[in-house]
Amino acid sequence: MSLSIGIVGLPNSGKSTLFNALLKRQIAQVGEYPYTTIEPNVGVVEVPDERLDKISEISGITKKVPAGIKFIDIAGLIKNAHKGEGLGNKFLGHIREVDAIVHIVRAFDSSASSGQAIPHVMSNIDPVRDIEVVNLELELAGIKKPAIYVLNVSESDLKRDFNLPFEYIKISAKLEAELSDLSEKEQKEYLKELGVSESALDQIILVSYKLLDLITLFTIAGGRQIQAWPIKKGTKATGAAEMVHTDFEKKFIKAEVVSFEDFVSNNGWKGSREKGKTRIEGREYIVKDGDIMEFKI
Ligand SMILES: Nc1nc2c(ncn2[C@@H]2O[C@H](COP(=O)(O)OP(=O)(O)OP(=O)(O)O)[C@@H](O)[C@H]2O)c(=O)[nH]1
Ligand SMILES: [Mg+2]
Repeated sequence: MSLSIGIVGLPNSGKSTLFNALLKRQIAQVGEYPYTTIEPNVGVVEVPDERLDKISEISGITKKVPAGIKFIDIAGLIKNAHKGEGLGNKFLGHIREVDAIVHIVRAFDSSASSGQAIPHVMSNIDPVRDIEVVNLELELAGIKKPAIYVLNVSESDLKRDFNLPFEYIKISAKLEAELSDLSEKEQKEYLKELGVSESALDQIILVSYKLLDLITLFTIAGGRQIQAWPIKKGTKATGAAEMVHTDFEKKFIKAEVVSFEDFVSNNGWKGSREKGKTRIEGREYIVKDGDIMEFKI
């Protein structure tokens, strides 16, 4: 899987913190000083999908392999990065290699009064200005990518309305990174107490998935494991087969397909076949989101 999402923003905006929260473990070094990150950190993040659990429940196969997308934690950009300022050329080069951008903007204040002071390279908190600074650098470097904005706020500001002139996902990256030690259930309960109903991390992952133009195909390999595969919209059956196994593209004969909805309402493969809800498709078939496929080779 080669598609990737880059985490981009000013130094000290919380990029590595968000990356760690996404990966649910500490991989990237986080520091209160700018340029903690020089070499990009790379990790594959699991894509949450309740359909995987449903298919597992119906088929009785407990081993589940979720789809993954690659996130890359990139060093911070500063004004005049395109002229090489602050190793800008090197870092812009890393951004060139990704397919879409999660642009993180700092809204958390952290002066010495609230514990450890975390300097802001532009000296004060101003999300709109910060976005413009980074976007201008991207533009001057000729980088155009699908992007989403993530506003990194203090824990106490999670319910605050920031009234910004762009769409964004609000998160407290530090809190989410700290919560990653807890079980998923405990995390949800804790966030609920803070008034956060939907996991911002899940939202970021799902929106990123859309930015990459990915849909999900499921396979139930030999009755052993259920796997969700990320594939580009418009992929043919043979392309999907090749992803499952490199040999499968050549050896492909046909595929048996059932939609997730039919699979559920007919209680699995057997019921779906009996009701005539499974189809045989050929090499040129365009895979749809939620297709459950079995490749015949
Ligand atoms: N209070 C608070 N601090 C945060 C939050 N997110 C990150 N920080 C802190 O901000 C500092 C910078 O975080 P990093 O994740 O290293 O930031 P970065 O964008 O990766 O920084 P560079 O790699 O240096 O560009 C660290 O001290 C973090 O603990 C937040 O939501 N609230
Ligand atoms: Mg970093």
